Amino acid sequence: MNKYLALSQEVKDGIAKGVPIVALESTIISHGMPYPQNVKMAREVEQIIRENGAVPATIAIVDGKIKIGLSDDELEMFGSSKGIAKVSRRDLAEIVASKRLGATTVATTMIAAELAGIKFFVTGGLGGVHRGWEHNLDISADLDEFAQTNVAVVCAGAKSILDLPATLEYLETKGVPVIGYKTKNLPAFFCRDSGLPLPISSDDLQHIADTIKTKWELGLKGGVVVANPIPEEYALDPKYIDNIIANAVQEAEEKGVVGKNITPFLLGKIVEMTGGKSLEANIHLVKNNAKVGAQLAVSYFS
Ligand code: PSU
Ligand code: MN
Repeated sequence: MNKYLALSQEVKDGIAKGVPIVALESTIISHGMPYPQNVKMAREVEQIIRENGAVPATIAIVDGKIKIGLSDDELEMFGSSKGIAKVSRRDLAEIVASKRLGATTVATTMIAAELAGIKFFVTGGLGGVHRGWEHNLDISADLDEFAQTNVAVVCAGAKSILDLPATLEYLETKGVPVIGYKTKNLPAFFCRDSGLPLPISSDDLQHIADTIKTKWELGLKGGVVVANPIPEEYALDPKYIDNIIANAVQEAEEKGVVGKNITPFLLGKIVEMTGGKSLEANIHLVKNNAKVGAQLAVSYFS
């Protein structure tokens, strides 16, 4: 085991018993949702993973270690504290070396999961190619992580705060399979359908598990995106949310928000502008991903 990893007792016991482990990120807690809903979400998502036959491992950086499995107090701390660093690939070594608190993004959660031998990871949405990439060159490090790190990520697609067609093109260039679960099109986070067709779609988790296994057995390095749409009853109206997203993007531009701050800024604005409706949708889609992600991990190992 890598000397920078620290596994929780629950994760150690799970590994010893051969129960599949499902990783969870901490940036969604520290920078993606307001307190206290973020902590409640994190606890409920862990519980859903347990109920579906896997062991949850929320990942974050504490005191010079990458923790694989947070305690209840740590979940509370990551949800309620201000000033926790958002840690992507570029930031990881420095935050660990300086023993600061760090919340892991999709990219760093994948890195940590691979170091710990975990193959499945559940979250809400991926980072992607930002709108205006032609000028700002803002492409989330999440996407290149999928090109090199062997972890399958269950998510609800990506938000239309991003340039979704460009995001799919980028993933294709990097050779990353994007598999729609019970959908032929890429889900757009709050909405079930972005209108962008996916080359791979399946209604069968065992088939998706077999595809992932075959990819890695062929020596094809890198991750897999499993795109799982938000349940119908919680989906937001596309016109309504797209209008709000456009306003949030415009406000970010006017305020000159750039770099790692842009995604948290937009997420916060959208919660504010929807009066919390987007938060409710966000929580429901993560829970749905937790159920599917745990079932997929169980299928993979059965
Ligand atoms: N999208 C969401 N919620 C989130 C994030 C993205 O709907 O919390 C977070 C994830 O941690 C993701 C990160 O990895 O934002 C991407 O940030 P950036 O665009 O700066 O790479
Ligand atoms: Mn960026």
